[in-house]
Amino acid sequence: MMFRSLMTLCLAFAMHALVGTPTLAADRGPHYEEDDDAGSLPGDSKKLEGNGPLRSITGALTGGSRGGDYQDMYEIYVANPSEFVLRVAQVSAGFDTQLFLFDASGRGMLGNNSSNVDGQGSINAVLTNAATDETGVVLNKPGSYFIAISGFPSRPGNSAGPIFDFNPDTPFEVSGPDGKGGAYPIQGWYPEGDTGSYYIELSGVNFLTPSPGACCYPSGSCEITDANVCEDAGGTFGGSGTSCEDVECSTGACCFLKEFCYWECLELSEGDCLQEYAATWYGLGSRCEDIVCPDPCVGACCVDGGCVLTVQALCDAQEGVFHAYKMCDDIECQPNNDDCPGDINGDDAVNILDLLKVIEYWGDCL
Ligand SMILES: [Ca+2]
Ligand SMILES: [Ca+2]
Ligand SMILES: [Ca+2]
Ligand SMILES: [Ca+2]
Repeated sequence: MMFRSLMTLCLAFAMHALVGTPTLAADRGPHYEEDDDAGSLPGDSKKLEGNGPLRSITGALTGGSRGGDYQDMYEIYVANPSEFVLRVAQVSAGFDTQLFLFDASGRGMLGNNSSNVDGQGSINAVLTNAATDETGVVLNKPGSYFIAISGFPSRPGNSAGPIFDFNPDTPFEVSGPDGKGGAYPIQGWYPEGDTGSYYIELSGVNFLTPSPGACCYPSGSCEITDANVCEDAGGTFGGSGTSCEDVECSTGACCFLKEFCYWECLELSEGDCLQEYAATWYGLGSRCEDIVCPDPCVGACCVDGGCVLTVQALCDAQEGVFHAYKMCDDIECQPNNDDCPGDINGDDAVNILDLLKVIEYWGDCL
C-alpha cells in the first residue's frame, strides 16, 4: 500500500533524475569515453561509430560489482594498418593491463601483456601491428576489427583452449594466436583478472562509418535514414543496418522500478510506461537490448532518524537524505526526536542552530 501511494509523489522527480541520454553516434570523436559497460565478446562489444580518427579511449574494468566487468571489447576500423598501435598510456595505480586484437570473425590476431619502452619494462600493454613471436602474424588489411583490454591474467579462449600463448621467457612479446584455441573464434575469458581504469591511445584507427538504419519518427512512422538525419528530426535511430521490420515504432524501452532494488525494462507506449513506478521512457523505437536501466539499490537513505538502503527515487519520495553508494554503516543519520518538534539538527533543543539549518536550505526545493 505504502509503496503504491508513493508512486504519484515520486514520479515526476524520478523521471527527471533517472533519465540517461543515449549518446549520439555521429558526434563522437576523436576521443571515446566508455559510457555503459563495453562487453567482453564480439556480440556485446561496443561498436564505435562516428567520423574520422579514433585517437583515445577511456574506460574502466569495474570487476564484479556490476555483473562482471573484467574485459572491455570495442569494434573499430583499422584505416592504416602500417601505423596501427594501441598503447595503454595511463591506468589507475597498479592496474596490470593486456591488449588484444581480433579479426571481424572473432579470431585472435595479436596480444600483448608487458611492454618495453626505451629499455624499461612496463606492465602497461602496447600492441603493435606485428607479432614478435614465431607466428609471424602481421596486420596488413584495413577493415573492421575488435580490440579488447583485460586485466592480467585474464586471457581470451574457447573450448579448444587459450587463443594466445605468452611465453614467460619473452615477457614483452606481441603474440600471435599460438595457443591451443588459436585457430578458433573467442568464446570467453579465463580467469577473471585485475581491474582499474584505463586510457588507451590509438594510431591508425578510425571510427566505423555509420550506415543508414531504421528511424522511428515521433509520429510513429518508420523510414531508413542516416543516424544524424533521424536525430535532427527528433526521431530514434534503431542502429546501423537495421530495417523497419527490426524496430517497433509504436513502443519504446521503458525502465521502471518493479520492486525494491529491481529494475525491469519493457517495450511500452509512452503512456503505459509512465503508469509504471519511477519510470523512464527512452523514445519510440528504442529497445531494451540497447538500454541499461539505472543502478539498482545503491545507497543509504536517512529517513526519520533511521537508515535504510534504497534507491534515490524512493529515498527522495520519503523526503530522506540520500547518500549514493554508501552503506548504512558508512554514515551517521541525524536523529529525529518526535517529542521535540522544530529540533532540526536533533540536539534536543530548539534554538538558533535549528534556525540556521533552515536558512541554510532556504529557497525553492528542486
Ligand atoms: Ca568496462
Ligand atoms: Ca566490460
Ligand atoms: Ca600487463
Ligand atoms: Ca606467443
